[in-house]
Amino acid sequence: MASQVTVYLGLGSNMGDRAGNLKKALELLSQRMEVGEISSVYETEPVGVGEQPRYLNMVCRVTTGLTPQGLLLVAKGIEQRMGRTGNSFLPRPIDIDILLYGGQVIETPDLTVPHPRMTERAFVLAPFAEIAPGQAHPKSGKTIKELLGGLGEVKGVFKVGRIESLTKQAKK
Ligand code: PH2
Ligand code: MG
Ligand code: MG
Repeated sequence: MASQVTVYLGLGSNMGDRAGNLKKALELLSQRMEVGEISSVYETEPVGVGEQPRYLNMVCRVTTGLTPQGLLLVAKGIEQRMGRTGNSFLPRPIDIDILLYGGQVIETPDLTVPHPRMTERAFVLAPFAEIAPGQAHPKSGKTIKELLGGLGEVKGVFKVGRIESLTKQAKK
């Protein structure tokens, strides 16, 4: 078996059937890698993109033998397959961000890991702290719980439940 890396992904949807989109993305991811623990789903105020619908956000742990670039391609493929058009300032059915890839620091033109804005985003850190509070952030050396605490009062981030229950009766 190729060596396996523990990766944390951030998922977000603010278009269409948001919970259904998160569930679909998890299903598509699990066809290509082992999806481990997943956080609750949070409804969150959009950050840095002007007036937009609220997001549903969550974080999951996956284990994969894919390289960072391979994983990025898989994530982009799922985004496109689910109807994403490209511009990150517009609402989208799904956004899949690589938050951490093992303990690696990666700086290439198309991929920066740790995700460059995760340390300031409660919509990432709150779900992340739920599944991995003691996980170290390789650039700051702080844990996820410490980073979340460092934000002070968390605003605009509301836990709404588990993906299974949010999507249970949704199928028609
Ligand atoms: N993603 C962004 C920009 N702003 N705001 C929230 N609440 N959730 C997101 O996932 C999000 C955002 C760019 O990827
Ligand atoms: Mg994003
Ligand atoms: Mg993205």
